[in-house]
Amino acid sequence: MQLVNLSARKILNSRKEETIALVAEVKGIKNKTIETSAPSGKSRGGYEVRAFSSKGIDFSISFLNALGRKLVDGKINFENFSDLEKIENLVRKYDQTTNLSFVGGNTLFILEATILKAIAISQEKKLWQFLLGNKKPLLPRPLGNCIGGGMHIKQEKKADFQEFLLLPKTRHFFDSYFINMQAYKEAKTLLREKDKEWQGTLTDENALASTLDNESILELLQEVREKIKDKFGIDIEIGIDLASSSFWSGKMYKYKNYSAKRKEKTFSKEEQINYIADLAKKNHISYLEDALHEKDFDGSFRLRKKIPHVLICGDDLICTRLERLKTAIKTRAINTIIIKPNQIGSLIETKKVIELAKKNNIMPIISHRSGETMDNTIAHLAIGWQIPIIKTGILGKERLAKLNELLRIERQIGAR
Ligand code: 2PG
Ligand code: MG
Repeated sequence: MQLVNLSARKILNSRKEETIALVAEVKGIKNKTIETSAPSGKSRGGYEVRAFSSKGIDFSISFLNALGRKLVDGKINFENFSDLEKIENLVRKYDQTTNLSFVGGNTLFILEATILKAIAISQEKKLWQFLLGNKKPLLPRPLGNCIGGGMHIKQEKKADFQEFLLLPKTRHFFDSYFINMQAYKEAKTLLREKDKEWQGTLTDENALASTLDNESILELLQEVREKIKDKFGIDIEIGIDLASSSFWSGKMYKYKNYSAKRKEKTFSKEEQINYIADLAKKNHISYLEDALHEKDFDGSFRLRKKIPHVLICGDDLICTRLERLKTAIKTRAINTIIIKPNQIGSLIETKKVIELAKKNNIMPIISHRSGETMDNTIAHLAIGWQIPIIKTGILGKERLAKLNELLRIERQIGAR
């Protein structure tokens, strides 16, 4: 496969921040353009690479356009996944920093994703088919953000935890998608009743931005769960992304909306572990993401030991970095890992992280970012790389762009 055009332009993401869309055309294939655009995080992990060049987003765009001309004029050939090495070698000539500060992680991510899509098209395949080869396609389970707080909403009174998540226990993707939407509706109705201060605001990911404290939200979700079970006979697992680095002071966890009776509360590491373990037991929680701050492998391990049946997931803790995953394996800190390709930029490293995680019985979950675009690359990566869960929102056109693509694939492969 050879490219005949590769050009970048600026667009706005769901938070109205500037980001980049990259468009490609493939030699011999007329009237088909391929496009990838980059998402952006708000509660970004400290170990993530830089999103765009330290010289600004315009520099990243100029870099992509210049590199695009080089690839087109040089008639560089791409046929396999490993041909992405050619791109990484080229980019590394200009950027030897460990956090990709010269070009930006998003720049590398959209470049590699676009090239993979172009190879797939040249072989008359979809991206997921190209990545999956002859293996059996399986749809991921959708982990949906229903109620949120933390850094994803500006309002004064909000939950300390960033996301309260739903994971329906169903066999088919469509059923889970449907159940998440029904549960969201139930949660909205219950919030209107119980959260008198809630003005109907939503978080960056279109979750309900309740003003209630963490425990009251978890109680409300138990009610949602029972209602859904009664109506549809389907159980929902409940999860939380605490994003706890956002309320870790460097010494203590500082809650501003701890309980209905008591707003402020400060916890040491020890107290946080005990509190979260009790909360999980009391509320039948199946999934906890970043329950301890992003440097605390040991705390995560100790929490895991207390509640071994719960998925203990590292997002900011790992930042899709191979080195940090190796540390997590040594310290037995997690049994689940969030995969966000733009945390690291390189799809080669992303794939290695997924493979190493699976080899060590750590379940990968591919995830959107809070600032999203209409791009659906992660839906394809989920199937192509056999990732069992995808984390997105439940509503909003940018979240639905991923979910609806999975529905299309589910129909296409006849899984439904
Ligand atoms: C997270 C993500 C996505 P952000 O913490 O898991 O939900 O948030 O993209 O802001 O880092
Ligand atoms: Mg997270």
